[in-house]
Order: sequence, then structure tokens, then C-alpha cells
Amino acid sequence: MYNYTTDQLQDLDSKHYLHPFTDHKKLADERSRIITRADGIYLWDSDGNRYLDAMAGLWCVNVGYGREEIAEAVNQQIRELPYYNSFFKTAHPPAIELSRLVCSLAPAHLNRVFFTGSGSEANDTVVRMVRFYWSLKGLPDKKLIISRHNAYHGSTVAAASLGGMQTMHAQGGLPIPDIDYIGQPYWYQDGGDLFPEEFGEKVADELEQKILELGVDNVAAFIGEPIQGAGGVIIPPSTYWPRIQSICDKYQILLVADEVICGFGRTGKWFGSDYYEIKPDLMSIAKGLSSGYVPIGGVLVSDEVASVLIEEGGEFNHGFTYSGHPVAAAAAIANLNILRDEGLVDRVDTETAPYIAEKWQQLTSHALVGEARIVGLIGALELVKDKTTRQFFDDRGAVGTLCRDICFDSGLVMRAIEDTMVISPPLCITREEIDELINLVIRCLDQTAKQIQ
Ligand code: PXG
Repeated sequence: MYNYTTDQLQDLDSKHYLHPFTDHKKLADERSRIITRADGIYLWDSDGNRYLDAMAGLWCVNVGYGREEIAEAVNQQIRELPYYNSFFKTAHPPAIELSRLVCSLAPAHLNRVFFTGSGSEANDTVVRMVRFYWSLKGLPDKKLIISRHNAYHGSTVAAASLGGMQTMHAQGGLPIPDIDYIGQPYWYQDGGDLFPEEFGEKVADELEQKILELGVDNVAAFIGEPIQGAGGVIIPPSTYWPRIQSICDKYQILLVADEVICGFGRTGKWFGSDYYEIKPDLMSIAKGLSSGYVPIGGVLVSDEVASVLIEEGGEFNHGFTYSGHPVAAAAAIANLNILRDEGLVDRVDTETAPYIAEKWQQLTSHALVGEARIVGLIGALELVKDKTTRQFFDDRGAVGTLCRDICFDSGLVMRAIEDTMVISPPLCITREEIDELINLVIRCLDQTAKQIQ
């Protein structure tokens, strides 16, 4: 579509384009890989190389690339009504229909949705909403939000503050006040001699200790990703979420599930909250809502919270130009219809997840792999120095980066988070494509092992 050579694109890229989460000095030497097209689970670069995209873009292209139905819906909507807002007693059919559809798929007690342009904006909305809720209940001191170290909730000021990433807090004077953190349920790294189930209860109990330390009258909510994604696909022990739920219930703290990655089928259920059988008061959504075709996010709100906001709140002074954007809503509707009508979520649950799980588990026989964990189609491999003692490499992250680069050069997109290799492939992936994915992973692990010898 654009008449440039790869070289020209790379030159212009390094001259003008500031990338997200990127060291530009390094990138100027290494140069960007230019991705030009995609279909199904595959990407192609400007030199014609093909890659199996085991990350579904950035954990988002749930239906896979190249779906005509979404292109058609977007095309039609742009022609009919490319933009209008819902601020001043107006609305439009796509935003209304998407609200209905999303609420019909969500847990039964979540029947209202506020739309945003991204997952970060969704979590910013959560911060304001939970604090507004408690002030309406006559408890304005309940404004502290408890999150977890190594959580990822986005990159805006409030969302990055909710997140527990030290490297993000270190830049730009974060976190904002009234956010606190407890440990993460990362058994492989932190579990020591405990069984995973014991460890799950122990870290969940940190929530109770934190609530008591801060004073229950000061705590508004707890927020967590059902499975942490960007933190390294941390799949909590089975005891973790039931204990968190019961602590939130006991102290009447709002439970916020950040479903930006887990939502829309990633775990084989519609939401991570369905998978773990938790009952969140609010749910942040984005990514799989539109399979990333057009940016859109949102917050699903429980009947109880919505009733207070609506009955007592008057105007909620919050909203975005692009809240409920008609084109994004049209893309999301087409996307959700594909997920539902093609039974993709059920197919993950009953067919592809069990199929990949068995093969994934077998990867633990590889010398580098200390643990292989997977739920639905979100999984991780821990690359370690010594698997008998769960000892990580000394220069943490170096082997992961090497493996990631080998993967790219071998036609596989698999992300490294320190030395944890993670996958989150499109939900449309077939058994044959899973075979191909696993074979590529084995080949890349072998090469990584060879190079570090
Ligand atoms: N919550 C979660 C759980 C996320 O994973 C966000 C919120 C923010 O969404 P937006 O749409 O504002 O990006 C995310 C985003 C990574 C990576 O390196 C992950 C995300 C974003 C960028 C990089 O894995 N997740």
C-alpha cells in the first residue's frame, strides 16, 4: 500500500516513530522488522518472511487475522456514521447493540458497560468509579485500591500506578497516592518449599493482612488479572481466587477483575472470572473485545454498583471522545458474533486447550524448561539454570531474549518476559497449527540450549 522499500521504511521509522516500550538507541542499530500483512495465525514481513504469531498480536487477535466480516462491518459503519458521541442525551445503534451483546456474554450480575478506547482507560475509569461509588455510600475515605507487585494494568498515569511494575513507577513519578500492593501468586519463583495450593492461600492471605493494616474503612477495592499476562503468565494455584473472593466478601471490598487479556475466550471460558468462578463487581475489558482490529475497551459494572451510581450519583464527570465509538463498536460486534457463532470459545475449552496442554507439558522434558504451565490458550515456559532446584539464570532475562530472537528468526513469534517464554495464540488455531507451533518451539529451545553451552 505504501511505496517504500524495507530500507526506506526502517530509515523513516528510526527518524520519526517513537515506539511504545522501546530503547530507541538500541533499535536504531538493530532496526525494526516491518510487518506488512497477516492472515489467520500468520504474519508476513516486508521481505516476505512468514511468522506463526503465537502471541495473537499483543494478546488480542482472538479470532485471528483477516476476518472479512469485521472489515465489512467497519466499512459499512464508516460510510453510514463514522463518528458520533453519546454525551448529550444521544446514542447510536452500534454502541447500544454492543452494550447488549457484551452484557449478554458477561456473568449474569454484570448488566451495564462503560466504553473506553483502551484497557488503560478502562482501568483509569475503574479508579474513579470505585472511589465515586464509596463516596456516594457516605464512605469517602474508602479510596485505597490494593493491587499486586508485577501486575500490569496499563500505561496511563492511573493504570500504571495500579500496575505493580517497578520499572514503570520509576519513570514519571508514579504511583499516584492511595494505591498499595501485595505479593503475586507466582509459585515457581516465590513458592519455596510450599505446595502450590498452600502458597496460593498464603499470598491470598496477604490481602487480608493489607486490609487490616490499612484499615477496612480506607480500602475501596482489590484489582487483579485472573491470570497475569505481561507479568509472565502467572497462573495462580487453585486455592488463590476462592480465598481472594472470600476476603473481599468478608470485608466488603469491591473486587475488580482486569479481564483485558483473559476476557473473550482466552481461558476457554468467556471470561477469566468464569474460569475461576469469581464474582467481580467490576470487570475491565479491551483487546479480545474487538480482537484488536479497532481500539476499544470498557468497564462492566455489577447491578449493585450500577444502582448506586445511577440512583445516587447524578452526573459521572468522566468520558472520552471515543467512548462507544461507532466504528469500534461495529468491529467489536462483528468480532463477538464470530467468537459466539463459530463456537470458538467452546472449541478452545473442549478441543484445542486439552490438545495443546498435553504437548506443552511434554516440553518439561527439555533441559532448559523448569516448568510448563498453560490454561486455555495462554501459557508459559520457565527457562532455568537448574530445574531440580528451580534456580533461575544469574543474568535474568538474557536467555529469554536470546530465545525470543531465535524464535523470530525461525518464523515464530513467542514473547520473552525475563526468562519466561509466553504464548497466547489466536483462538482459531487448529490442531495442525498447534503441532507446527510445538515443533517450532522445540526447535528454538534446542537452538537456545546449543548457543548458551
Ligand atoms: N490490563 C491488562 C491486563 C493488560 O494486559 C492493559 C490493561 C492495558 O490495555 P491497553 O489497551 O491500554 O494497552 C493491558 C495491556 C506486554 C504488553 O508487554 C501487554 C499489554 C500492553 C502492552 C504490552 O505483554 N497489555
